[in-house]
Amino acid sequence: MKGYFLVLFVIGFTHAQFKNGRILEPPVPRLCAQRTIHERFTDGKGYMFSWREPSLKGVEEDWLNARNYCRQRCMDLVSLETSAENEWIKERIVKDKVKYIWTSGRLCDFKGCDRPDLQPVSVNGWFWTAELQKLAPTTQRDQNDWSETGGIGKPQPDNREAQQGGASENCLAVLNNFYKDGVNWHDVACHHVKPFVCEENDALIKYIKYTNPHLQL
Ligand SMILES: [Ca+2]
Ligand SMILES: [Ca+2]
Repeated sequence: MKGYFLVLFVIGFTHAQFKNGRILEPPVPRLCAQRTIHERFTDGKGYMFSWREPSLKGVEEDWLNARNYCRQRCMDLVSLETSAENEWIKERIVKDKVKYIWTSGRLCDFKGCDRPDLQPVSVNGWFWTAELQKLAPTTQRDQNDWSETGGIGKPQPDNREAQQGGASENCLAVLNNFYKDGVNWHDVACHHVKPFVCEENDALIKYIKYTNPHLQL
């Protein structure tokens, strides 16, 4: 892992479309106030590690359910915008012997993704959904942490499952040496279930504070 990940600019859409009528959940004031923080990063942001939470012991969720669990609590799936945060999260995955986690990373594959600067989407279409920030192009290998290998021996992202007749690999997971490749980023189909890490979300906290001025957050 080298240097900081480029934050190019904010993606200009906010509403992803999900299959089967599933939606992105809004924050719930009571759950925001009761949110669990297991550890704080150097910038003061709080994180919740699903495997350390007694009520989530052994629970694995698909990407959208994991995101919604976090969002209802004024958090969102973790976004690894800097190498410092990426390494900090990876240390905890290794220390706690967790096989893999979901992050908020996603390939732009819905309405609004035909923007010229996102083309080709497989290279320029990855973004942190929690922060609506683009990742560096997948070809800039020193600006990201994609694994150099995977299930078919190809550098990530490889969209392997779709190549083999399955679902597209549109979500970003951190895998703990799953392919004897160290702890790195992989594109994985979003319907897979995994443990997850929530990160406090400034925008959601601000919104709940504004709409519930007397709530202790
Ligand atoms: Ca972050
Ligand atoms: Ca893959």
